[in-house]
Amino acid sequence: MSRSYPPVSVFGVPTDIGASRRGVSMGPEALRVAGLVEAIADRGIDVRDLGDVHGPRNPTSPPVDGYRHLEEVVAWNRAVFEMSTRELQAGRMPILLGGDHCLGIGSIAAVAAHCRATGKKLRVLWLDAHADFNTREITPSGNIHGMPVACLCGLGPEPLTTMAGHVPAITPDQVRQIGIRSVDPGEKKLVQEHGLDIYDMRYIDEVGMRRAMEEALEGVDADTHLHVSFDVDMLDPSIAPGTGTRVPGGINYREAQLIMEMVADTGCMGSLDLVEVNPALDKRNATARLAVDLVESLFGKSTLMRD
Ligand code: 4U7
Ligand code: MN
Ligand code: MN
Ligand code: MN
Repeated sequence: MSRSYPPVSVFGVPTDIGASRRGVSMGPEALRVAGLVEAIADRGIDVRDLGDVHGPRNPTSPPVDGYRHLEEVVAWNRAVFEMSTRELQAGRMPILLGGDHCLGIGSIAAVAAHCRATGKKLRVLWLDAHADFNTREITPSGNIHGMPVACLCGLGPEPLTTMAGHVPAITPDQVRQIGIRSVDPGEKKLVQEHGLDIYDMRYIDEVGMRRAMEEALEGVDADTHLHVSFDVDMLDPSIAPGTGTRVPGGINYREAQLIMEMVADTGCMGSLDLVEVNPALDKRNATARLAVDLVESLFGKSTLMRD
């Protein structure tokens, strides 16, 4: 199978503003040190590293009205929105190196606005241990990295729900979540009310990753922009220790490879977030190196002789 990919723009977003545990601000450099840009270039793809976007420092303050660091989260996401929008408009594929998962708000808002302008369909593949569908009323932590999917679906503070220029930026039927195994009690109710399509670990155990992915990708065609939002805590902590919100019983190496290979097979990936890598908790950069390995598969490097 030979595929062609659009040119790629990688940018770092060095902040841990949406989390309470510090350290994912070092994620972009860890991913670069692990060879992310070279790995993409080695696939024969035109790739540019645009460096990092900038934003406010982390004040490490407690939540106010249910949100920790809302003002700073908005500032970082505006910077992400601008960078992603610019690259999409230039016909390039933005790859966001996080940073925590609150940054998915700016990144996916940009993709949603771009799809609306170009008439493309949008499918969001949310790879995560968590549903990230909390709101200020139900959040156990106040951490906004637990809220991005809700914000994108119109539930959240005004500056975060309106970023795409239309509210909601996306609807739940555009989202498929894979690897989920930690959903808070209030969040569970909300997810059910909004009909989110969740392929949780129980489902993956029972039907297998191949079928889960076939279902999650159903309807994806040449007119679809596929956005992959990859929170490395989807992976089992035994292979990906370098992240702050580890949950046992995660996706194993082969399952993760299959996810990426099946995404590559669609030829539709238009943008990617790589988030929640925390070098302060990692073992010799293993999590960043694994993420790079998986990105190679996202760009068509198969473990078999198919590429
Ligand atoms: B991540 C949590 F309570 N649900 O809201 C919360 F368990 O982006 C965790 O998926 C959120 O890593 C994890 O704080 C956010 C918690
Ligand atoms: Mn997440
Ligand atoms: Mn997570
Ligand atoms: Mn996390």
